[in-house]
Amino acid sequence: MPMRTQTRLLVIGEARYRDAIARALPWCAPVGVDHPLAGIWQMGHQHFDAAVMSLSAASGVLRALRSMRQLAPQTRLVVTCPASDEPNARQALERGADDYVIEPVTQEDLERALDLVPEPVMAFESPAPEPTLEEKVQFIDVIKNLSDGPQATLERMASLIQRTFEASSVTITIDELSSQVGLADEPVLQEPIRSQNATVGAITLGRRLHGTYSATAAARLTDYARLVEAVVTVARERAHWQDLAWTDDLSRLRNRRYFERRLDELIEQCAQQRLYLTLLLLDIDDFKTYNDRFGHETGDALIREVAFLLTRCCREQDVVARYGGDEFAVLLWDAEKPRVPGSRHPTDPMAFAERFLHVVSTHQFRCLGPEAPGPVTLSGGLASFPWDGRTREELLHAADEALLTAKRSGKNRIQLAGQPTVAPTRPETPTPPAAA
Ligand code: GH3
Ligand code: MG
Repeated sequence: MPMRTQTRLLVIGEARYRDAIARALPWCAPVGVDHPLAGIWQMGHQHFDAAVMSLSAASGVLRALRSMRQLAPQTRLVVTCPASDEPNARQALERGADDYVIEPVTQEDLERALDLVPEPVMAFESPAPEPTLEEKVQFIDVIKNLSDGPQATLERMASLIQRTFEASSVTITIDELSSQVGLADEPVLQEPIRSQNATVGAITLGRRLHGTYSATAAARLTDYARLVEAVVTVARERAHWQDLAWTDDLSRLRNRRYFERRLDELIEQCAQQRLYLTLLLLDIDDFKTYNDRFGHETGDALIREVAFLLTRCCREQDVVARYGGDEFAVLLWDAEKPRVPGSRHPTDPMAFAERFLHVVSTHQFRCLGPEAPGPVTLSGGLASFPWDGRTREELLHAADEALLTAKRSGKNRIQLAGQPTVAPTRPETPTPPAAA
């Protein structure tokens, strides 16, 4: 790997091309010839560290490459070409070229392709260069969006690294997470990710899109490995605290704050994609009497058991929350079936709600034991978007009104918003437990 001022360079191409190379490498006094055959002749008569030739500036370069390689196995052969001619440049690699550079050539690309050591020589280590403004802007974007979670953070870091290193692909693994951008090819550069002296993952770069990686790239990648570890750790911590802030301590369901946020998001999504969305509010009938008869702790356990049954009955995509006290809220939505013009209230949520009331009323509650005074029942109010409301407030109000109607008309039933009172889910009205 020669130092740049000592490099013996041969440039093959017409005068304008030779001038362009001389301008890109101002410290160099290359030998110039205008035809590949003249280049072969020169290489047979004197030693060159490297030769640069344009695929378009001189014909016959591809054919000449094999002879040059045989004649001077140690000489670094670099071809240049416009971006549109890149497939030919790849052929040149097969015929003996070491690298190619896209025209118009720059000093940085040429020096990298020629594998030259800049002066003064860094004998011990190559410090990473200062980040560019673009890198800083992209990194700020990563920091601003840490709340999207560790996986999204990792994906943003992979894109940032791909752009910075101009890599064909970047794969990052860290503990159980992994992210890949670009089509994975042969790994060219790899850097372990460490945390507290243990290796927890790696950053792997595919080939550099234009030319080869510079001598400082490895040092830069070490910095990025530290950054990835740091930002993923912070994103994980944030996700943990966020999860706690959105979880109800008693039932381990999502809490009201989370529910209302998701309701806003789903209203927007369902409006855009014309999807079904139904809000179900449920309230345990005569819950106070369980507290009074069995004590507050048993009341807590009853809430937990109802929450467990509710989660078990819902699909993964449904949003289930403890809305407060003995009240639960569920968002049922259909990710696939768009509403069609003139469609009516969906019937599935009503069937689901009634099925759930049946599950609870036939369940043997462990917390109540053999002294259970009778079936535990709930009442519910159902409101569907967009028929009963187009905003969070309107939908919650409609479902709440329906719940009130269900309570007033005998409990243990589901009431559809804006509909006449329906018959009870169970024919007989359950006897609430008598207060102690
Ligand atoms: P209704 O059929 O009309 O709903 O009657 P209810 O007795 O269930 O009355 P309501 O829903 O208005 O009362 C809920 C009660 O739940 C009031 C409160 O004392 C009790 N409660 C609220 N939060 C908790 C809790 O976290 N644990 C326990 N054990 N009780 C709670
Ligand atoms: Mg109640």
